[in-house]
Amino acid sequence: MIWQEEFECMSLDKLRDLQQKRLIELVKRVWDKVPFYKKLFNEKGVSPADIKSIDDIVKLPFTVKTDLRDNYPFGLFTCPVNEVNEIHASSGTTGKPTVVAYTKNDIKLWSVVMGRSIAMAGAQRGDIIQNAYGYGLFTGGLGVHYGALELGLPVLPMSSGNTQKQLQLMHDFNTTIITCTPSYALFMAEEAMDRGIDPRKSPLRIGILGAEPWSQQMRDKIEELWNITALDIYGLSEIIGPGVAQECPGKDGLHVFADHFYPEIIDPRTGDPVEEGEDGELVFTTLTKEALPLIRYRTGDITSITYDKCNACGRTLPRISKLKGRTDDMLIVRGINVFPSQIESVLLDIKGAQPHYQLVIDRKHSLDTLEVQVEVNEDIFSDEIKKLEDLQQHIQREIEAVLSLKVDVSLVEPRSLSRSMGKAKRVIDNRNI
Ligand code: DLL
Repeated sequence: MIWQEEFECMSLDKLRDLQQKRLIELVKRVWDKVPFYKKLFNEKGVSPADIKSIDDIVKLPFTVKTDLRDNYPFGLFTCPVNEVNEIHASSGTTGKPTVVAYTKNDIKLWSVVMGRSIAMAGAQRGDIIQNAYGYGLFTGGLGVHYGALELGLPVLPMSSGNTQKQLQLMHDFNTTIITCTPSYALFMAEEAMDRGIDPRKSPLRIGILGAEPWSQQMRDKIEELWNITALDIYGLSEIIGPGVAQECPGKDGLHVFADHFYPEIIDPRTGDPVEEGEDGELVFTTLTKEALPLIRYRTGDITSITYDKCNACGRTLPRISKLKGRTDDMLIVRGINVFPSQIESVLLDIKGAQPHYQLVIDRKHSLDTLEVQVEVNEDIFSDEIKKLEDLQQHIQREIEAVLSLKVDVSLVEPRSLSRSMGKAKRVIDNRNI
């Protein structure tokens, strides 16, 4: 179902006109209301008068996560804190949390874009949504919740965790749509099987999965285990939360709600735009958000973009490819760029290996080492040593071929690596650099 056809299927010319109008207003607004922006624009030598068309956006400065931290907690708001409606915060690994805020209109906008996402994934009247994203300061839980309310679909505010209850209510209430991280979807399937429940027989038909990178192979696995269509949802708190981009059942990229969030792809080293279809860092300008608009915000996420109309659903909204990883979780091991997702793809193609893995990086005698710990399934684990050795070497060869890097593969017992109910943590970097 195309829920807001007028916006989701508008011609690219019309979309540009709308983006242009919104950008010009936005630039004036932040200049007037947020001292940080006036200073930043002045440093770059631009003012609202320079922004006459959407193409002028490249004249504007970028913003980054540290700008939010430096102005902690409310310095980037366009209004006093008592005029906002809701505040979220993400706990970063270092320093202060990143604070984001919503006015009443922003909550409406969030509800609408999330409504579009859920509809795009194929939700229909009669569906029941089991929302297993975390409720709280994380934007996943409430974002999906608002979208369900906007569409008028019943939602179970489960939050993440409590897997036994998730499985029980899924069965008893006949929930048809699950929303959670892909790693939690996988974990729930394992738990079901442990309890003698066949996840394929569950009433679920759609998964709206995101908040972390996941490979095509991981999708295949989740779809097979649950017998569902698993679709990718992307977003980040700074821009709005979930509901920035969503896959349709055509699974050929995520449609960006570009009438509200203007996307650019840049070369992360130079900041220059890259060609359509080329990988680079995703940058967003929030065209309509009130409390905390962001100009040319560097997400750190790596993807490419296409402006071709989607053959599967007919939407004209630009599409980004499945996210590749982040500029900052790209590992550099002995000078070679490594994305955890590359290793995940290899593992999922090998019979016996599980998509549960952890990367441990160390530095021994000034040389980086990369250990890949991989879980194997029960059958393999209780097999003869020779078979285990063969599998270990097979995995090692495959990973080395993909990365062009020497790695050490260790096979570990089923269920020995820690599981996450939210975002999975795949990398342990013991180098002190
Ligand atoms: O993760 C919002 C969200 C909630 C998205 C639920 C989808 C579903 P943050 O906690 O601010 O917000 O984390 C944002 O997570 O910059 C990406 O690096 C990563 N991320 C989010 N969705 C995807 C995805 C939420 N589908 C950061 N694929 C982003 C890959 C994703 N990475």
